Amino acid sequence: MAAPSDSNTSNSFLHPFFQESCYPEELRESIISLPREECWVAPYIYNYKGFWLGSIHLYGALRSQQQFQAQHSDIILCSFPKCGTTWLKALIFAVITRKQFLVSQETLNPLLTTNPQDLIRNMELAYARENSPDFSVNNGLFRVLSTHLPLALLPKSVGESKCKLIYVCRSQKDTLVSFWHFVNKLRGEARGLGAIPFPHTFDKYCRGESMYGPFWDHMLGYWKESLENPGKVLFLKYEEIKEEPDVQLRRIAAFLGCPFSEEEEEGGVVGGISRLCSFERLSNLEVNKTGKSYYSPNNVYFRKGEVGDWRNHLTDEMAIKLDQIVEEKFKGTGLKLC
Ligand code: PAP
Repeated sequence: MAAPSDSNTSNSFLHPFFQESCYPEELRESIISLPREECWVAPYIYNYKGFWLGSIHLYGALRSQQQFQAQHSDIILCSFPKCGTTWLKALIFAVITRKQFLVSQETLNPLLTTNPQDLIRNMELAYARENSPDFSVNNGLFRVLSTHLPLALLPKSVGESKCKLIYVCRSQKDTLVSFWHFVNKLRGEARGLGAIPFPHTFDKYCRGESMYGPFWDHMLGYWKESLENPGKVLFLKYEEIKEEPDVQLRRIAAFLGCPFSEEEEEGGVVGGISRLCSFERLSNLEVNKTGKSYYSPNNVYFRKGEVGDWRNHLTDEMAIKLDQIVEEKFKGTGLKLC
């Protein structure tokens, strides 16, 4: 399967492959025959092996499964959308490149001039666009990529190699609110479309019919793997990073086999990375305020960065319903959302 070429793309924030008429010939029949639901930024999301994927994500997932060859030293950041991907990209980048970009010389750090989403690329979107995407970071010193794919849909080589996965999850009430704002921003900026009413988004989310959903199966897949194979999957929570960024940074560094040395601890490297990657610092950078990446303006990845914003959007009834879903789905698994 060839990726849609760049000549097939437009200046729009949304890839034309979101349109059914642009599906590649070899996939059109198989995609169109899948169960589908309306999507807010694309014509449809499709149910593929139990998960809801937009056409471009599905296409990229199938190509990733065919072509991606994991290497033992790969680092893969996995997440359900809006759970803290951008933040974790920044943290991982800063941790692994800290010997090249000393926090004491912060001004040289690429995080100040490049959106974290561009420093660490999303696998399925990269494969949807390119035949042989490059996931090297910092001139090939590392290979790091991200994915929103559930564990069950990852390329086989990921499980066969010794590559490491870092998963981040977040309270579903805040994730839903973040997702709703994100979708409406994309609809408005890219397509001039009106906002989706929140109750409509809520209902579909609760049914699991949102991008990469259902969220419960997504989270449980990685959660179970992290319990069975803790050297392979590190399971993080957005709220815990927010509360104690330094503690979680030490976990990340140790998991990746590059723990902070005593000298680094004494030199304030951990706190330096936390500050560099903080919402306040990153969201106020020019590149993240006015820059654009291939798929969207960079500022769509920075909204409030807070815990508990759901209180401004969910009614008591909605909050109870979502809590009940989480409780029921996660019962007996040991996984608790904040
Ligand atoms: P993605 O799944 O599309 O890649 P992702 O980065 O996971 O997006 O989610 C964006 C959320 O992370 C936004 O949350 P909010 O809508 O509730 O505000 C965004 O503000 C938040 N975010 C981005 N960067 C940071 C950061 N450095 N610290 C804390 N939160 C952040």
